[in-house]
Amino acid sequence: MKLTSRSVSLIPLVATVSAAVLGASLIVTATANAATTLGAAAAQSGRYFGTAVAANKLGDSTYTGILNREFDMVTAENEMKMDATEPNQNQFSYGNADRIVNQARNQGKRVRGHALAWHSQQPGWMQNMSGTALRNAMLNHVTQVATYYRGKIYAWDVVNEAFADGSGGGRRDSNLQRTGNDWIEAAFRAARAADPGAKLCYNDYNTDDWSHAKTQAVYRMVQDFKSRGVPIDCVGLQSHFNSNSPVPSNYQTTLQNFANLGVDVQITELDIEGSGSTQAQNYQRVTQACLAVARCTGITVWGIRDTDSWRASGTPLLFDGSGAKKAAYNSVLDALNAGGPGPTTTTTTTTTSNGPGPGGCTASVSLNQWNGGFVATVKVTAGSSALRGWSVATTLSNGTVTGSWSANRSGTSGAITWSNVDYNANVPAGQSTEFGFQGNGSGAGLNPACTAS
Ligand code: G2I
Repeated sequence: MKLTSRSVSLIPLVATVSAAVLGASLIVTATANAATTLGAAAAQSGRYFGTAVAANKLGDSTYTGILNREFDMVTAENEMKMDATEPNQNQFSYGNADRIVNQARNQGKRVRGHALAWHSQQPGWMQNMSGTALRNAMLNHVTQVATYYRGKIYAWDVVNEAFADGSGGGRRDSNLQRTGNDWIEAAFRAARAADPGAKLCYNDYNTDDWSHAKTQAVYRMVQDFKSRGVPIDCVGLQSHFNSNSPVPSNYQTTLQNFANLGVDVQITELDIEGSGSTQAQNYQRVTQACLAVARCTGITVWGIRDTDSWRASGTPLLFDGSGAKKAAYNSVLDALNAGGPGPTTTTTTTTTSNGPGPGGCTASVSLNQWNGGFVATVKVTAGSSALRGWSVATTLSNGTVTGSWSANRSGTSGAITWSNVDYNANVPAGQSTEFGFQGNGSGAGLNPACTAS
């Protein structure tokens, strides 16, 4: 097994924090063995590694076994789209989406929501609508679905594929586009109002090559949104690659340029047709490009086994039809374990024992810091008694929170108190839950202190 200086093993260190050192704080710079799953390997640099999931495959034990073992982020492949969630106007249907969301969350995984507004996979009733009626129906859909899943979604693809292919660099014609050019920002504002805790992403394909007109057009929209305060937190690059659409040589430049606008970048639907070492090298390049960009926060592949893919004949995924790891899997895992010149990660553990029962709780923070910004992931671990609720005090002396997930917060700088949201209040004895936040400036010296309630 390979050793990396970037691997941080938290569990044994938390175990060394005994009752005798309550209130103590320690900075960890440990090395440990390389991670053996995609999710754990990505987590070493504060990133996630996800997959698209189909609800009708959750009963397949090979499929679910790989899902549970390897991935820590999940996207519903079709089940959260407009036709699935609102088959009749104002009648919402969440059965299959809930199956995916609940399976993921029961396994401690996060969920990317896909997608609130899109010209494709609209329900029949919407396809023939236009004008104000369509605009209102779209906004109602965004509001209802984002509200239903409030607090459960790490990031929403608020709008999907709204730009045209080709050299024109403009919007795609669609019934939604014909309601007015401001339909995208209207959707983002509705999504923010409905779920203020979710990151809001614009997601598209053929936006990987920096020189393409479509990439430039999306870039200009994000730049415009940032300059006018339209709520947008991330850009998703679907990254469906094959011989007609290879991984561009300037892919990392594209990721970096979007990130420089002040948004996270996520690789949201990765698949690369091919086989053997060529495919493995392409996957390695994509992974390394993300690792090299501090605000590239995670990678999602568009399916688990080749046979699960929408492009199955191109064998574009990391596992073969029998569920065996392919060369591409190993190249991704190795790249993730090798890390990149991205953020530096430090882990601080502070323990306090407070609240009812002898158990108390422990909070530790894993900090990805880069020049000008950071992502902090805080782990709350129950002591010898189960938690029914918790709060964590942090100090942010030289930074400002710009976004957070899976916790309520009292402010954005200085002394901040974080508390559980409804779904992560209960933590069994000895087990953990996580919340996180990102910010500008420095995240050093957070010194998390946990109080059980
Ligand atoms: O087309 C690949 C992806 C491009 N970006 C947006 C993604 O949402 C999109 O995903 C694909 C799914 O992987 C397919 O599974 O979206 C397709 C539809 O646009 C999905 O295909 C549909 C089939 O067209 C339907 O006939 C089928 O009923 O999948 C449905 C459910 O299996």
